[in-house]
Amino acid sequence: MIFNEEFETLPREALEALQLKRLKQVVQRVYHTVGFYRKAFDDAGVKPEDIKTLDDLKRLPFTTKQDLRDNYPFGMFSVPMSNVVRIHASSGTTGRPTVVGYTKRDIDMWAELMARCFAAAGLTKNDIIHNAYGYGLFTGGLGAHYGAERLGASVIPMSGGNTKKQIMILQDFGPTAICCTPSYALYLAEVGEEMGMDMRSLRLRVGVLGAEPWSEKMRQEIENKLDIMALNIYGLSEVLGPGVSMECAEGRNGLHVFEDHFIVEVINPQTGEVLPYGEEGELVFTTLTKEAFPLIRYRTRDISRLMPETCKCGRTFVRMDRVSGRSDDMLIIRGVNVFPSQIESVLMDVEGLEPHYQLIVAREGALDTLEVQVEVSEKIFSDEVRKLQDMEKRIAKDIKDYLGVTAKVKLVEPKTLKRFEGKAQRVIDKRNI
Ligand code: DLL
Repeated sequence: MIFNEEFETLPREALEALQLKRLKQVVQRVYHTVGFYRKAFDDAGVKPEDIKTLDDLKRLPFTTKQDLRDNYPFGMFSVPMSNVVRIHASSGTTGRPTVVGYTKRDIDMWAELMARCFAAAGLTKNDIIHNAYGYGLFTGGLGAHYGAERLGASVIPMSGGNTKKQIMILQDFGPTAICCTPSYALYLAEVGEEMGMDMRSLRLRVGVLGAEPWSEKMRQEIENKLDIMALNIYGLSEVLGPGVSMECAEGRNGLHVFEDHFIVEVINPQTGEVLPYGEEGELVFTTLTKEAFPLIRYRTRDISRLMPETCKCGRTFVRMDRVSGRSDDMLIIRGVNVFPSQIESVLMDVEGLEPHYQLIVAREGALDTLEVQVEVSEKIFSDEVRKLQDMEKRIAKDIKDYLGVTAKVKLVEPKTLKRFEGKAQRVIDKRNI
């Protein structure tokens, strides 16, 4: 289903004309209202008037997370605080959070984009949406909440945590859709089973899952365990929150970027060069309509590629491939680049492993070491030690063969690794301690 037929199916030419008009406006506005942009544009020798075509976007400098930190907390806002009606923040792994602000119109636009996401997942006002994204500074909870209301669905504002209660509500209120991280969806399935429930017999039929990278295999696990269709939703606080792009139920292959509100580029993270459609690199977003916190060419660190092929759902917006990882949580193990998601893919292909794993990176002398801890099923864990050791060796060999990195694999008892209510933290890097 398409929530906003007029904009979501705009012919490319009309869409690009709209983007250019909006781009010119936002560039003018940030130049005249945000000291940071005025200086950055002046340093790069570009004036707002130089933006005459969409291609001219390339001439503008990038904005980075560091720039946002340097202007902490409100230095990048483009409107007076009296026009800001909401503040969110993203907790980075290090240092201060990144602070973002919204005007009334921004909140309105965000609600519409989230409503578009739910509609793309096949949801309507007749659905009951169980929202287990965290409410608070995190954008997931309130972002999804306003979108569900805009759609007209009934929203259950669960937030994260309190897993047993969540399961009771899933059973008693009979929601038809759930919003949470993919890792939490799996955890809910696991706890439900422990409580003796048949999690496949719930009324749930759709999952709108995101906020962390996940693999196709993990999608299958979730769909199997909960008997739902699991769809991928992407976003980041700086650019909006959830609702920057969304998979559609018809295509289920790549996430449509809401291009009437954002321009997306993919760049080579080393050189900054803009890459053609299809090539993998770092996603860069420019917001076209945000008022309080517009962003020009924001480097996300997320790795993906753009897929321009038309989609059977009828949307004309370009799709981005599932994010395979972040250029900054890319692990470099003895010179080999690996993303946790690639290791996840190898693990998920092995019969008898559970989708719970942890990567521990350390340094022995001058050498990096990688230990992969992964849970096995009850049945396998009760096998002889010899068999477990053989299996560990086999997985280590697969990792070496597919990814070229040497890892020590440790099979651990079911349910011993940490579980997460929000974003899973798969990597423990002991090298900097
Ligand atoms: O995670 C917003 C969000 C909430 C998205 C709920 C989807 C659902 P931040 O906390 O600022 O915002 O984290 C943004 O999370 O740069 C990606 O690295 C990662 N991320 C978000 N969605 C996905 C996804 C929210 N579907 C960062 N696949 C982003 C992979 C994702 N990574």
